[in-house]
Amino acid sequence: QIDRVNPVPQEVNIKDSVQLPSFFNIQQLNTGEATKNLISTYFTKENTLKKGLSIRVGDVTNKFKKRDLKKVPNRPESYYIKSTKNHILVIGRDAAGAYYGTKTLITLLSSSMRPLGEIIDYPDVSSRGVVEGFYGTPWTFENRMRQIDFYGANKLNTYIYGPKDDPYHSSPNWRKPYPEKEAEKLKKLVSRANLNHVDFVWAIHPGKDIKWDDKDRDALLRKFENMYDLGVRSFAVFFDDISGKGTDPTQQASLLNYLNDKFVKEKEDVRPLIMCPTEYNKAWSNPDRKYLETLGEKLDPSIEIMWTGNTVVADIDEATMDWINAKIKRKAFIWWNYPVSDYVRNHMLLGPAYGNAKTIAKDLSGFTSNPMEHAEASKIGIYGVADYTWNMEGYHPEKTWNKSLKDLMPENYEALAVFAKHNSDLGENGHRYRRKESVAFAPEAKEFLKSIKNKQEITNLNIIEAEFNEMVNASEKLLNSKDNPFLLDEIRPWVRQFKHLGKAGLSMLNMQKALQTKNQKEFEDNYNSVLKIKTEMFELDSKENQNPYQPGIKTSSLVITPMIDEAFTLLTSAYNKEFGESLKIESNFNPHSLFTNINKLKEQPITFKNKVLSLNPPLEVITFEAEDFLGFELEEVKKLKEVGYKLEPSLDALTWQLSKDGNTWSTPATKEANGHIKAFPKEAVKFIRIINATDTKIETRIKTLRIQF
Ligand code: LTM
Repeated sequence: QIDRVNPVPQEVNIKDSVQLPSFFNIQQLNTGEATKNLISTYFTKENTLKKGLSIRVGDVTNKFKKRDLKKVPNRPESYYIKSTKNHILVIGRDAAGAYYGTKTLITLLSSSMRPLGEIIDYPDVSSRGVVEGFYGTPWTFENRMRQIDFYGANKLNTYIYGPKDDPYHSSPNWRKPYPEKEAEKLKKLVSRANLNHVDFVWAIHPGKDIKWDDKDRDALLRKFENMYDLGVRSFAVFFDDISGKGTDPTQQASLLNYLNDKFVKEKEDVRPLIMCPTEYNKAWSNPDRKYLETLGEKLDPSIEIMWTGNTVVADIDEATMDWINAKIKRKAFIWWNYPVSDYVRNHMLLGPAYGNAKTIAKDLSGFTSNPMEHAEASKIGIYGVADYTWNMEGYHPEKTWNKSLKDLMPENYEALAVFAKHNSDLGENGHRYRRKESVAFAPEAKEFLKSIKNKQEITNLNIIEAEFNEMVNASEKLLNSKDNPFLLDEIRPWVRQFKHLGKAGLSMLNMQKALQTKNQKEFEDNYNSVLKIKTEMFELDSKENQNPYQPGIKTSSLVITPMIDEAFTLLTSAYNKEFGESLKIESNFNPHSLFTNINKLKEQPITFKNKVLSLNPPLEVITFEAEDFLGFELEEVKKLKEVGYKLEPSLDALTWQLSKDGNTWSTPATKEANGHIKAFPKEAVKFIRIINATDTKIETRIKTLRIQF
């Protein structure tokens, strides 16, 4: 059972085990409501009796033997468990420690045998958890209740509430109190968090339209008071992804210091403030502006400052921590942008949580993960973060990943593992952040393609076939599983797509076999079957998950999809050549490219679908300095039907330009329709762009940039 404890305890000394008794005699000393509640989930009327095995749960202020008390680490949230033949002790350093010790004990007792020995345990990082800070559909109340229980179960102690698309968190409504119904739900979330020893941190995002005057300062204070009345005792102020006046570090620091003096200190039961700066990653920090240094100097030292790393989406290492800590004169509070998928919404990120250094615990004040809008599916990554932040040295991403799958889907975890190992990478994205995918299969896929290309015997055909069969079988299992309906509801379209892909793979293999045996009918039947499956996949991609950013359902996009596409092309060409046929070789290839001089956008993906070429809109504010441009370079000079862009706030500050050769540009007449600035070029062109033709910089969000052929 010790292997099932998550996070992995720091020190385990178990020598033996004995049969689990039928009855326990549990005595809880003054360790609070949360532990009492936790105890009642395992110790019921049915298994408690005066004569049962004695268990005492308490903290270091209770009466325990000196030699036992000495074993409790002198650090917050730590605990000590001693399990002997005749009794069990759980001693926490504090209420949280007693709670976590009880949690570990209950996991240990969930088996027919009971271990004998000792556990000494404590977390490496003091604030561990999740920042619900993504763009897109915020989690539902039910999602959040389940999340908070999950945090308690995995010893995470922090949930920062900051969904970008909650209007009462951000502009325009941050000044207003929540409507009654919403407020009631938040109140329930706070109580649930208290029962799980989770800090419910309510964050506000006022920077888009804040005025640095007394009126807005009082509005913010009033909002904090409202939230305090709902039970909130931890607060954060986010200044990320804004432009204009709100980005001033002196004003930000002065506002936060004011809140610290007039609210946090006066209330006495409110925990230290957390802030997310505007320059929240190294790539975006402007050394001339001295933004971070200003915060470092002016912000009260008790206020935590969040940091995403060297870039927006980055893994954290020692150099990152050294750089930022020196600037802000405190230990940064990490906002890890994983497994968030708001910039790759057509992907599921279900792989292990890896990449952060194991030596940085001493350098940070907190570590939170920004998840996907799919709450249940995010638990795979969050489970890893729980283990990493508790016991960094002992963290093994793959091992913990396996445990997380068993925890999420105890019955069908093997099927989930097949699906998850092939659905972990993000695909091409503007942040250039990638994850490993299909790790064990990748060399087999490479070998297989090499053999086809070189017309050699394929030696690993059985392995490839077994993998595709496994994909189909695992998908069927998952689609019929009753194991975790919440998870299945989120991943279902991706599982259906994955099943299609497995089947496409099997038909592609049949094409290969038919080519070997020179069976033309068999080849063409399977060729048509691949095309039919591809059409079904296209339909799923065009119907499900139709968000305006990265619509659709992509699966296994790093290894398996490209492998099947390439093999299909190679086999069809070989067949055409050998039999003098002209079967069409389908290709999803986009021959056009992005055309920009803006560094932040150089890797921004574009999509070409149904004769529309569009930019996958970035979520962040983009600065167009004078002469900065963004557009497309077409494969060749082409006639266009329409071009259009939309900015937020709605602006026509950028100018459309067209060119045949990239040297001589013309400016077409434009029309405005629902905030879209459209043009209808009369002449065929190769380059199309929007440009800042003024001499002042323009800061804006790009909602759409598209051309229609
Ligand atoms: O990362 C931060 C501090 N802010 C935003 C997040 O809201 C968003 O979820 C991530 C990922 O797209 N990027 C951000 O810039």
